[in-house]
This record gives sequence, C-alpha cells and structure tokens, in this order.
Amino acid sequence: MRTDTGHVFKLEDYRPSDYLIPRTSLGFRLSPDATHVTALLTIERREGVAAAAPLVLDGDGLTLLGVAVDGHTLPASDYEATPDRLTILKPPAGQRFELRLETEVAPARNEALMGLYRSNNVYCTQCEAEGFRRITYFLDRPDILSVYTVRIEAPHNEAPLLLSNGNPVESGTLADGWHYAVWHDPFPKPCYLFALVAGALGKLADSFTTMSGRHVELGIYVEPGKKRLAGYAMDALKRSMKWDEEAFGREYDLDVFNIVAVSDFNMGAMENKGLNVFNDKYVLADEETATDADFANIEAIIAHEYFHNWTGNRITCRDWFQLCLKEGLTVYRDHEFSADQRSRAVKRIAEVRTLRAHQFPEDQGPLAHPVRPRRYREINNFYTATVYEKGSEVVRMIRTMLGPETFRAGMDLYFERHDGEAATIEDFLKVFEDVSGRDLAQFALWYHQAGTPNLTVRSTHNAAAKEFSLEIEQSVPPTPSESRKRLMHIPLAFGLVGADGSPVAWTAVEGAAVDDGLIHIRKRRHTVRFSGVSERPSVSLNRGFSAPITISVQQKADDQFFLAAHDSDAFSRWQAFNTLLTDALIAAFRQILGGKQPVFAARLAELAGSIAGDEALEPAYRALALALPGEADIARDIGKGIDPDAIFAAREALARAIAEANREAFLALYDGLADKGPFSPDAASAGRRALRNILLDYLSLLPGGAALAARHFTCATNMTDRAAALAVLAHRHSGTAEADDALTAFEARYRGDALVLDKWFQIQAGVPGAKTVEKVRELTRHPAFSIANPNRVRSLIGTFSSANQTGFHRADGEGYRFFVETVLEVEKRNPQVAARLATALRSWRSLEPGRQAKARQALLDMAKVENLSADLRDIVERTLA
Ligand code: 0A1
Ligand code: ZN
Repeated sequence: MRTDTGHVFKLEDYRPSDYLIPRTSLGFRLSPDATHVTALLTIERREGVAAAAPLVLDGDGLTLLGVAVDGHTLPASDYEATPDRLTILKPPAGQRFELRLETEVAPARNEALMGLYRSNNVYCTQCEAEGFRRITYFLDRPDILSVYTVRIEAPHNEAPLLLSNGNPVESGTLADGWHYAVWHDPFPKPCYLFALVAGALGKLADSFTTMSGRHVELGIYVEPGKKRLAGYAMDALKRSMKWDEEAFGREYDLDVFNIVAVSDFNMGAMENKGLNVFNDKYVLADEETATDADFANIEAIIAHEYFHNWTGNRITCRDWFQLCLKEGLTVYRDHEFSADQRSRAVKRIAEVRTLRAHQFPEDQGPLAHPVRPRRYREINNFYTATVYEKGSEVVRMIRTMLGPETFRAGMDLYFERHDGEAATIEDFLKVFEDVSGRDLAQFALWYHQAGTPNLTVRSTHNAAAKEFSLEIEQSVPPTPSESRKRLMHIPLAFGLVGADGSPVAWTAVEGAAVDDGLIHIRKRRHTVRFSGVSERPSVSLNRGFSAPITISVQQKADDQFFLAAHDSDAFSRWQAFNTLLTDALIAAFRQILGGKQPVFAARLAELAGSIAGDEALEPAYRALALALPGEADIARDIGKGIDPDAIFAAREALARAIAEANREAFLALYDGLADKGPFSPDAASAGRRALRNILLDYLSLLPGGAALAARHFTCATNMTDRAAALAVLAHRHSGTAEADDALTAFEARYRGDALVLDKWFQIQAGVPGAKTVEKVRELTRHPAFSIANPNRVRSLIGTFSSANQTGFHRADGEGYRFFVETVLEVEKRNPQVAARLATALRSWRSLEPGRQAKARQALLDMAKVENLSADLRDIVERTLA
C-alpha cells in the first residue's frame, strides 16, 4: 500500500520528460504468485537534453530481477533500484538505447486491484491512473506515448484466452502445456491504456463494418455460461460505433474490439485501447436480473468507453491535471448518445438530477476543486463528479454558445490538429476560438475556478413603458484555497412566456448580449431591458439547464405553478414543479422543527395529479416529475443545521398528502400501466414501468399499501418491478410480514447470483431509521458479502453511508462509528475504494451541531491512524481542513 508521502503535485511544475519511450515490448509469464515480466524499452533522449541526465523510472512496490542496457547486464553501481523507483545513473551517450528490465509481481496477492491482479481466477489489469508502475518500471505519465508489442505465456488449461491491446499477431503452443499469444498495437499510447487479460472466459462474437467499409471483429468476454447476458451490451456497442460515425465522423481504427467483464473492479469500466475492461455489473443483463436503470447504465458506459477511443486514446492528456479533457468530453459524448437513443428531455432531467446530487455537494464542500485542478496529492481521488459531470457541462455550454455547426467544426479541428498527441485544456479551447473567432478567455474560468455560481434574478414590468426587465446578479461562493472569485461568463438560456403559454416577443433588448434565446452574463450585475412587452410575462430561466449554476429567482408561486403546467421547455417545466416541491418540503421541515404538523397547499397535490395523468407527456417524464426531491437534495437546499430525521418526516408527509389527494386517479393509472406482452428494455417500456413503480410508491403509503406492494412483488415478471416492490416493502413497511417474506424470497431466488444479491444488500442498507446500522453490520457477515469485492462494499456500505440519511446520520453517532471501522477494514486491502467511501462525510459541516461534532470525531479517528494510505489520508485531511 502506498502511504502518504505528503508530496503535492502542481500543474505549474509540468516539464516534458528528458527521455521518451517510442517502443515497448512486454513479455509476461503468468503465474498467480510469481508472474515474470520482461520489458524491453527503446529509450530515446529528448533533443537538447544533456547526455549525463539520469533516467528515472517510476515503480510501485516492484521487485527487480534484472536490468540490462543494449544487451549487457548493468553493473549494480550504474543504477539504483527501490520498489518505487529505478534510476539509471549513467545512460549511454547515444540518442537511443535499449533497456531490458525484469520484474516479478504477484497478481493473486494484489487486492488493491491496480496493476496486474486476479478476479475470479482471471488475470486482468487496471493501469489508469498509475497502475502500470506496479507491473514494471516505466515513465508512468500520460505524455509518454509508446507503440506496444505484448507476448503473453500461460498454462493452456488455466488460461486458454490471452488478450492484450491492438491486433492479434501470433499464437502457438509451448512445452509443458503452456501456450502463448502476441499482440501488437500500432497506435502509440500512454501506459495507462495498457491492458492484459488471461483466463477461461466465454465469448460473444459479432462484427461491425465501419463507414469506410473496414471489417471489425467484436468480442465480449464473460464468465463461462453467462454469454447470453452479454447481448444487450453487444447491441449497445454496435449502436455506439455507428453513432460516433454519424455524430462526430469518428471511425474505429483496429481490426478487433474486445470487452472483458470482470467481477472485481474499482470503477465502472476502463477504455484500454482495443481491450476495454468492465465491471461485470455494466455488461451482464437480462430482464430476470437487471433493472431498466441497469440497462440504461450498460448502454451509457459501453458507449463512454468506446467513445474514449478518440477522446482519450487517439488524443490523450498531457498530464493528469488535464483529466477532464478526456473525461468531461467523453461524458458529454455519452450523454448525447443516450439522448439520441432515448428521450432527450428525460435524459437531460436525469443528468441534472445526478449533477445536483453528486457534483453540487462536492463543489459546495471541503473537497471542491476546479474542473481542471491545479494541485493534487493523490490522483485517484480526482475521478470526481466535478471532473466528469461538470466537465461535461462545460463542453455542453461551448456547444450552446457556438451552435451545433460551429461546435462540430471545432471538434473536427480538434481531431485533426491533435490526433496522436497528448493535449491540454488550452488546446481544446483554442480549436473553438479558431473556428468561431470568439474569445473564450472569460469562459475558460469554468475549467479553472471551483464553486457553483449563483444568479439572483428579479423581474419588473412597466406596463406603461411596455418594458420588462431582469436584474441579474452573479456571485461565486468561496471554496477551499480560492477565497476570491473572478466573474464568470454564464450562458443563460431563457424564455418569456405569455399568459397562453406561447413565447412573448420583444422589439429590442439592452443591458447584456442576447442571442438565440441566450443571455450572456459576464458582469457582476446586468439589468436586461426588453422593450415592446405590453403584458407581464412569466420568465423561464436556465432552460435546458444551459449552465451548471444555482438560481434564486424572486418569482411568485403563481408564476411557478404556471410554468410547471405550461413551459414549452420540457426541462424548465420539470424544474418549475421540482422547485415548488422543494419549497414545500423546506417549509415543512421548518414546521416540523418548530413542533408543528406540516401543511401543504392543496394545489400542489392537484398539480402532481394532473402531471401524472397528462397523456401528452411521456410516462418517463411523468415518473421523473413525481419523484420527490431526495433527502440529500432537500438538505443541500436547506444548507445548514441539517436534521435528517426532520427532512425524512417532511418528505413522508408530502408524499402522503399527494397520495391521499390522488388515490383514485393513481390507482386507475397504476392498473392501466400493467405490462402487457413480452419484456423489452426500450425507453418507452421502461418509462411505463417507471411511472407505474412511482405510483406504487405513493399508493403504498395508503391503507392496504403493504398488500399492494406484496402483490406487485409476487406478480413481477422482471427485475425492475421486483426490485421496486422490494424497495417499497423494505423502506415503507420495514418489519412487516410482507417485507420480511419478500426479502426472504428474493434472497432464496437469487442465491449464488452476486450481482443480483447486491440489490438485496442495497435495499436493506437503504432502510430509513435508526435500526439499519445494526442490520448492515449483521449483513457484513452474510456469506454473499465480501469486504474485498468493490461491488459488494459499494452496495452495502456505500448505500448505507451515501444514500441513507436517517440511518447513517443516526443521532447517537453509531452510524459513523460503524462506518469508520468498515472504511479502515476496506482500506487494508483497497485504499481507492476506501477513499471513495470516505467522501460520504464531506458535508459534515452542514449537519446540526450534535451530529456535526460526532461526524468530525469520526474523521479525526481516521486521521489519527498511522500509516494511512495516501488515498484515504488525502480525503480525510481535506474534509477536515
Ligand atoms: N477512465 C475510466 C475510469 C477509470 C479510472 C480509474 C480506474 O482505476 C481503477 C478505473 C477506471 C472511465 O472514465 O471510464
Ligand atoms: Zn471516462
């Protein structure tokens, strides 16, 4: 385990490497406890670098067996080797030389799941960000691009399949039942994209013909017997390949494209060139085992990794500070893909909900950092919602401002200008400046400045002068290490909506640049005056969520109700209703804290009823509208003094009020939406299931609710309905016979299917209330649970700490005590997963004083542990700072 060196990496310290490695030949002789790795590196001194410059290679816990230069074993006096570094003190004087390194690694003992490891007896690798240095000594930095040839040897019976990046070149048999395969990847790549897989796996094969007529063999490798669960992923892959040709003109470039699903994986998946490695959760699916959300995730992640082939692999990052260059852009691309495959409006609402749930709290708490950070201690902790999701929003804003054609021209120029390079955010912005002639200097702050900008907006209408004005003021709250903020360029999409719902025209506008439905906010204050407006319009702001900001609009509730029923922008219509719900929930929270029973305006429940039954709206959209803001969303909007129990009570009370007011209508709708015909994972069918399941959630709060949910559970013919019913029973009717029976039946039915049992762990970890911590503790002893498997840990411990507000933040601090114990237990094996878990405490300062003190103590308890991993120490110390 890498413990903290305290070293801070700084963007401004970037220097090109003295040496390059144009060619890399790797040889692996695989064995669980002693894999022998031979690396033959062509080393080239960069032009102008002094011949005496030592060559310093990165390592991480390596055992060096041998080192030779140009075929001669190097005397010990000519190099220094530690597990973490190899220094060739006096490299040959010539420009180029061959360095041969031999190392030994133990994949079976690698529980950090970085470098070469074993998952269910399959050898696999994970090298991003700095895992390659756990395999051999190397210049482990993304601007060192090398052409790889890889030879793998293994016993045929243990590992009949031998895969690496690029195209297969050669294979054959060896003595003693061993065999080998050689792979060559013609595209120079950084070592974080290296991959190797070896084992006994089943293959789902298919092919794709690219737009220029090239034939590509596609393979998805899964555990033997699970081939039929890979069909949906294969379909998503082919759709992704086609879409990237149509939407971005990007064609695939190798003869093969392989995907391997493994059951132990730290993240979602990895875009290794020509050999993507996936968490099996994002590959395997059928109606019996996967929910509609699982299908949608599979589609999105398959696309994401595939799209990296151009945005990340062909054009990579100069250094890890530029991570958003590949991640923000690729998330943007996968969002657009999903929007085209499904419903654009529904997809956008779901994206914004995710951004608010994950990125906003990050940006508003102690772990806030710019989309392109300037400092890090541990790069693994920067695979964040800010880099990914906010990074995607920044790309979206560029497109919003430039329009689709100019944006596409900019992307074309980016691919043309930087193909084969390791690029920066400056390079990316420059292509858009060049194609548009615009100055993006102020806009670039979106990459450089942390924090969620806020706009306060006031509107006035002067009927006599026929003038409608918006007074808009921007502010960016201070974040750690950036107390003073510069003014941002915010593209604010808007609409003025007339009494009949149609857009209101104006004759002239002054006070800000306004084009194509966008107000360009660049100053602290703008008074934007629209003339020729005779009647007071309602104003719809940040349409389509054109900028990732918060807005405080001084708008009457009447306007909000009006927009929730009439806004022509689907996103803003959803937003208007969501704002009404949030406002009602916050008021209820305050009433509860004041010892009162919350009361809700009858027209709110009426509006919920009319949205639910509005046949003009897609069912998926209606389902999203009816989903109340989550407890964490409400907490975020309240800001401080959070008592999760009071928030929970407020949310329950509103749900009950909506259910009671709409009982008959909801029941009728619920009955009418029952699945007929065979299962299909398509968006429309999934939307109907989503609407029916949210109606069940409401109806379950009324008398007879447990019986209704139990029936839903028993009659379910797919996992979406079965899991939804189980969640309703466990969360709303915990401890009843119906809930217990369903939990038992689910466990029995899926015994042996780890991915499905994850849902069972997850649902139980999410049961609201003080008793859950004991239940979760008990479940850590369940035979299907394993502290070494990231998916199990995230399902049980991750859900409890990040998605169970009342359980985790139990007033006596028991949730935190259990959490600290478990995080430290996970950390012994897998620091990366432990560090991610620990971010659950990032909003501790917003809690009411009692809980706040206990949460702080939990953080201090972790901080005082000696030899904490670099990953966990970084999170804990920044959270406390
Ligand atoms: N580049 C991957 C994410 C990823 C990052 C680090 C990993 O290390 C354990 C694994 C995957 C992506 O964006 O999909
Ligand atoms: Zn990615």
